[in-house]
Amino acid sequence: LNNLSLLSAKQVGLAKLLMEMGQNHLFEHWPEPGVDDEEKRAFFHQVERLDSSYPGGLASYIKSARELLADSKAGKNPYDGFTPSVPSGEVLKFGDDDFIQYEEVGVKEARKAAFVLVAGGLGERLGYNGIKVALPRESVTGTCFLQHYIESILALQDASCALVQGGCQAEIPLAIMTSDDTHSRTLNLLESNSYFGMKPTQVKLLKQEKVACLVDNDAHLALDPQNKYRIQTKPHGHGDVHSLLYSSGLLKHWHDAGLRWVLFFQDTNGLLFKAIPAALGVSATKEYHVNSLAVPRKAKEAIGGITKLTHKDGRTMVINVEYNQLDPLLRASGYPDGDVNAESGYSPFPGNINQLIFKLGPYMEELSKTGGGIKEFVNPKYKDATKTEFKSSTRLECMMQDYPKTLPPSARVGFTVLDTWLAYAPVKNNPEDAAKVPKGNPYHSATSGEMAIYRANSLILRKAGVEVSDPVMDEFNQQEVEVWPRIEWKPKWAVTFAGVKSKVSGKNAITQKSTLAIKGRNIFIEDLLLDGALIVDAGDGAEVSVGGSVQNQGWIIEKVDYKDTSLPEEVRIRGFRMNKVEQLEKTYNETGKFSLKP
Ligand code: UGB
Repeated sequence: LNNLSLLSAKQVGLAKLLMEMGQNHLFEHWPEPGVDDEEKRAFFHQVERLDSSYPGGLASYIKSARELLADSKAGKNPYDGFTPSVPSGEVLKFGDDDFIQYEEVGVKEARKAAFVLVAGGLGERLGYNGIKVALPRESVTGTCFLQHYIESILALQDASCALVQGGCQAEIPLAIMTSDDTHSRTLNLLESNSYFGMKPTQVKLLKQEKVACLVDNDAHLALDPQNKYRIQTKPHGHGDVHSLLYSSGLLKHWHDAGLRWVLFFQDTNGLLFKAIPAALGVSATKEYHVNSLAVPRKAKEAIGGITKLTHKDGRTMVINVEYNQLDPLLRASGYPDGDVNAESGYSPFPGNINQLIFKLGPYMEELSKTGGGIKEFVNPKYKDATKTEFKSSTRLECMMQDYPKTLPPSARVGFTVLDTWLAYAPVKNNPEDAAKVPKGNPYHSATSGEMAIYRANSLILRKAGVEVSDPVMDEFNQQEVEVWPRIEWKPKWAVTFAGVKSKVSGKNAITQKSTLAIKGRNIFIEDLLLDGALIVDAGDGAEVSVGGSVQNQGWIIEKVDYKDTSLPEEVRIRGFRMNKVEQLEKTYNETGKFSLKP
């Protein structure tokens, strides 16, 4: 108590609050004033931060923790009273008429959208030491995830504004949630690359704070084992994004600016933007307050399952059930085999890819009631069956997709299932773990993530009438994958299937050994036979027609071993690199019409 004189009035209030909540152990060991005063002040600065960054403050955190820890000790099932069943939602097939129509609506709506990237997680599972958004998405252009996301948003912005008579000035905002682990490196990546062409004012970084760790069922806060003047903290999960959008005032700002949609996405899904226009079109057409993007899910795949839950009292909700909870829930409710594939070869529950589209008005209204706090959970690892002691400290966690859990039944919550090859290829697993994935389940590795991009682009061009050779099977880092021609285009070339079709005409063919990179906006592929590598770039003022027969030795995929530490990590984790043997490379910077027809 003698130490209170070191603190500000606000900090004294917090000290009293902590004492009232049985947290004396945090400072009862403190020496008299005069010793370690700076450390004591630093401790209370941290307490202030922990208090202000949590909806309802530390008192509310400790109270929730006690409740959740008691439920966990009692073995209470969060899904008690609920029966799962397979929900119905919009199922789209790439290239079908309704897909094309939804894309058209989606592009129109895009100028009324804001994007939110959750990028506070470190790629621990991936075994990559950098921030995941800095990882190259593919090796043909070497573009990193963040650059690709920004270029995709800018391309959508242009395409959307082009639909307004006389054009428009819309600037689609991008918010990026970072954490202490990723913040400075994300900012640095943006600043050293001129924000990849976005206006710096268009991008807002929101840093999430970690939450206090808990040592026991009474929710005593944990002191850092290395520093007795610090509370130990751990990440709270991607669910923080809601309270940050609310408390930063960003949501209100977007609302006041007349925006209609908020689109949330994760750090390393290289395909996602191929699915966004159609999914946004579904949201707008069906007036969904919440639209979760999903793909067919393989049983036991590490993605949540979208499930309809019906409570004994009649309540129903359509919600993500996390992958580790789906199996026990099913076993407990009349599905004795748990999480297994149906006859189709897939789980009957669509897989949540955690791309969420919210209607801004109802979202804002809900957050003004909740402050953005959403349902949390706790996952303590107990020492023994008495469940009285933990193996290590735990903390509360939350997930952004749990937002609908507190919505009233009148809320319009839906989902949209898209082809996996089009929409989902995250980079999450390191080579060793990926190689252990059960056969037939996706690897979710840097290898599969890159190969999925070439496959998607090949399949899209095929659908647009281009004769693209079949893939070959090959193995990298002990993962067997399809290797399609290495085709990649910049988002500004086309953001929709209609956009692709408008740029491709005549009779075109691309052989398996080929690499094609289209980097400019107005590049038209007309009667092209490609058997090798072709890289074409053009400024916005140039209109280039590309055709004829392009033949060269091309770029060869060279295998590398992930254990070879002489190579950069981003190469090792994918298990290959491009050996650029020979290519035709042309850049058109002047304004005018050009023809590239060897
Ligand atoms: N993230 C943060 O920004 N902050 C955090 O504190 C934690 C994470 P993971 P996870 O789509 O494949 C999710 O670790 O949590 C960011 C869904 O819950 O990659 O295992 C992080 O940077 C699951 O239902 O994924 O599983 C990253 O961008 C399923 O949909 C994002 O949050 C699965 O993703 C996700 O973090 C999937």
